[in-house]
Amino acid sequence: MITDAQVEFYRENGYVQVDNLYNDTEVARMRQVLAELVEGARGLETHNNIYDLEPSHTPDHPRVRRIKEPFKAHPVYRQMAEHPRLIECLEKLVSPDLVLQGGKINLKSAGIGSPVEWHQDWPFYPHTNDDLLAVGVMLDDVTEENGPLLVIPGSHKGPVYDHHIDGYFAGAMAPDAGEIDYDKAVKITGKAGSCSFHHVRLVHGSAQNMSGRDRTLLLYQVAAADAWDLRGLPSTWEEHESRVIAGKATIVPRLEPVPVRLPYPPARGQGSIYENQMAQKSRFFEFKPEAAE
Ligand SMILES: O=C(O)CCC(=O)C(=O)O
Repeated sequence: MITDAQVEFYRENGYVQVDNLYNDTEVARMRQVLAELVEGARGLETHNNIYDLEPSHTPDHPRVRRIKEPFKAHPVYRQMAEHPRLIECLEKLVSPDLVLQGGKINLKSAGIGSPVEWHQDWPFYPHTNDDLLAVGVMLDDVTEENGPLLVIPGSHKGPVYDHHIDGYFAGAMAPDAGEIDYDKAVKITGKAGSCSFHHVRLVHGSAQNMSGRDRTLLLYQVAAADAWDLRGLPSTWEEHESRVIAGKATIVPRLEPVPVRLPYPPARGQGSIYENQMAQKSRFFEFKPEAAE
């Protein structure tokens, strides 16, 4: 499924794409469950532990920006995280022993879907080593127009950048800091069912979706089982083990000399990345919260 050349490309560039990893039936099932989940946001006044809502959401017109930890919301997303074709890729890119560290579905709906400012995932959840990545499962066709994931090739080999604003973690890099040449950004596009894999230290972001077509991206955060979260231990061993999607858990963390910055003190408006990034003074991506219907 994934070739040695693709694995080599990932090591060099910090991202890689595998087309048609999920078939049409699998994509249709994930989309159907998502439609049911979105309908569940009807009547909601504000964000909760499952839903992050677009600024233009109202209880009568649900507009979901993100489903948090979808594998807790419906078993199909856990099943798809353990899909043999996905595991085969992850074993080659990360490790034979794999933990599902987190995940989300970013809906980026047509005409409104919020941008995500440039960031690395690493400062959100630094671990004892950096053998972690995020899988982006395209649940819609992703084009240049509907807010594709943008990545800066090779940036996973660079430093861990400052993601703080006024001394608080904000989950975004200052776009005018001159640290990155954003003209080098690559757009990850593909057919529904295709997947991208991006390293936890890769700089990435995405623009608002001003097109007429949705861009739904299911993201799985996957860690080598010997990468332990520096922010704290899981509440129980059983909870930790329940997140193993291949191989086995270990109580022996692998310590690597990786650069680390902790996400403390936490963002003042604690919430999703979208809420945290609102603290940013200058934005890279234009954002019209009340954009066209
Ligand atoms: O949905 C996107 O385009 C960006 C996803 C992302 O980087 C995130 O949610 O952390």
